[in-house]
Amino acid sequence: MNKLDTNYKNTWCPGCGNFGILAAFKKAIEDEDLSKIVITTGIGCHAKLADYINVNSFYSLHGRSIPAAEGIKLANPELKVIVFTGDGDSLDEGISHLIHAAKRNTDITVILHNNRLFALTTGQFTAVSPDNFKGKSTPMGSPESPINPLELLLASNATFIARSYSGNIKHLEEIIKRAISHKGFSIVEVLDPCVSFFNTAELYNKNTYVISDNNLDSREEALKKIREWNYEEIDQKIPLGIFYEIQKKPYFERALISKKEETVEQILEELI
Ligand SMILES: Cc1ncc(C[n+]2csc(CCOP(=O)(O)OP(=O)(O)O)c2C)c(N)n1
Ligand code: SF4
Repeated sequence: MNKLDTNYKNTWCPGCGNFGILAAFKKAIEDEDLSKIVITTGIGCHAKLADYINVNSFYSLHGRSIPAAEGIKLANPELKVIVFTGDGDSLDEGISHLIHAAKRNTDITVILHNNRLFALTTGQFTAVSPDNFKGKSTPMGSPESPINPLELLLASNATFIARSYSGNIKHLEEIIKRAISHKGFSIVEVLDPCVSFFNTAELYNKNTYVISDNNLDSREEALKKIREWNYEEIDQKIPLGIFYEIQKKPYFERALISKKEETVEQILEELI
């Protein structure tokens, strides 16, 4: 048994994209100091990841995976805090938390399992389901168009924005490593087929392609790449990679240290 494995019985459906995310994350952190890593989750199929990996974890409420992570990071800035969230969790229930964490540049990494529906409750549409999506709550088709979450995060001043695919584990591992080492708010959207209620694997296998890391500090370039795919099920190319990365002081340093002109160590001494 690997040091990151647990004894929990895995109840994800065979073929679920979440297996790829778990495998990539385990590889990405295998050389990290595990005592410094904490993960939080929302509620849903994605959240079971906390049961299947042997690291410090906090199962939050639905839509509250991000504020839980922000609290942990504020209480102990030495920790690396990583959020595993669903599109229902952070693009519907808790969308304001996602926007404000990006705006604050809180130093956390958000890994968004984007299966484009509420899966655990068996397939209701979310903010990123395609127009006319037929699911449990919309048998006649949803009369709404999807939002583009990465465009929303760019507008919210996120300092690291990337997309990967659960079916490309090597790529996802590399992107997660880069996101975790970024100082500030990082978002990794993971295209994540739900084989039981919205199987997008064939579409992603055919249409995704990996981009190179050019002009990462250009908002215009980032927007262009982000808008290449509009989350509809039509035959559009879907870029994977890092779309945007800039350096900016994270929330903790701006809110506390810069005002008091103290070092992180002095601030921690006072707090703990
Ligand atoms: C406040 C609240 N509202 C609704 C629910 C019911 N609920 C549990 S899991 C879930 C779906 C989660 O969807 P998502 O976050 O996309 O995760 P997935 O299951 O797709 O991984 C819902 C609506 C809940 N537990 N709490
Ligand atoms: S319902 Fe969908 S997201 Fe949930 S475990 Fe099954 S395939 Fe995965």
